[in-house]
Amino acid sequence: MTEVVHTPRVFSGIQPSGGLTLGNYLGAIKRFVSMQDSGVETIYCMVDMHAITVWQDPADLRRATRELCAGYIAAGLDPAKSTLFNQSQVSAHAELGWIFSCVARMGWLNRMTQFKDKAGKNRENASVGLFSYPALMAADILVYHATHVPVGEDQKQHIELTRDIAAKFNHDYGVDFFPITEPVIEGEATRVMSLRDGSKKMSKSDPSDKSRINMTDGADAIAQKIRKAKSDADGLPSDADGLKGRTEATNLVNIYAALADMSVDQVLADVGGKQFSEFKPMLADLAVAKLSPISTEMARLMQTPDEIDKILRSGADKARAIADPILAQTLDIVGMVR
Ligand code: AQP
Repeated sequence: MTEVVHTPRVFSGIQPSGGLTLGNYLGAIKRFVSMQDSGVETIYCMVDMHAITVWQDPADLRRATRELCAGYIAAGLDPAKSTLFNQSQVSAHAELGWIFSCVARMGWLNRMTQFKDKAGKNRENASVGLFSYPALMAADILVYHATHVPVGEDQKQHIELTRDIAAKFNHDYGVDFFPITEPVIEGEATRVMSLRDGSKKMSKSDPSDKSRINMTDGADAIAQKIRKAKSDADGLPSDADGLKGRTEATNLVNIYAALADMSVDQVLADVGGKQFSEFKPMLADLAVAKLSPISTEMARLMQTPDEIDKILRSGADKARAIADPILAQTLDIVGMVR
């Protein structure tokens, strides 16, 4: 079989399951912007169908979807350059998601750590969608034949599953149709941790607001959360080796490096020897300087929700133009009469 070479195309998405966090920004959105600006075709989604795998109040979901779109644009995504839309407006995601849930194996999904984390002890009560989420995520990516997916570290396992689904589909049907997608996990903060517990990922849905920096937080809230962030009693080391085993210290230095577009070693060359009482105000000033323009622009965009809805509708039209023919070819391969 001759191998098909797929044109580079980037897809990624974020759930409107709450407000954006600094983790989403550094782990995902900042990368989305740099990939857009590198000139490759970019498609970025607000994955509202993933959000409802756990309960979402409808009014909150609508608002969070628009706010996420505002966050994308405020952080530098341009609807004229990137396709921006919400998942539920492009039904090909759900249709291919069903086909992939027939390709993925129970054993594969049983190994997904995100399901275990999110379902917790009460698995019997988790939605079926929360379990089968990675099959839909594979469809989100592969319905565009996307070759690269910028994500945070926590999504690596789901991208590996996407690769497994593509490979099994191609093998089972004897085709070379779906690309084997590459995850793009880059930067100094691919896994931003909770400010209150260095062993937990910073997350939109953490019950403690103090655990995260929200992209809508004002300067005072950001400064206060960083001042109260967990650190340790030692000073900052002058190289990365000195951070070994110090999860909270590592997290704060990583955040500084990612916000400043510096490497961890460059940061430590500047701040090595300082105490956290000196470093935290530096980090707070940097965070406010980088995040305030984004939150101000988000608030401005949120004043005209109709404009946001227009952007989403036109993005969905562009997305459908790519996804529908790929879905149609998939249905032909599978043997569905059309
Ligand atoms: N703490 C993080 N550090 C780095 N990257 C992160 N991402 C999320 N948290 C961090 C990246 O953001 C993208 C979107 O994630 P998502 O909204 O689809 O789901 P998630 O990973 O489950 O994010 P949250 O914030 O933890 O949401 P909830 O609380 O609703 O589950 C992904 O690329 C992710 O890697």
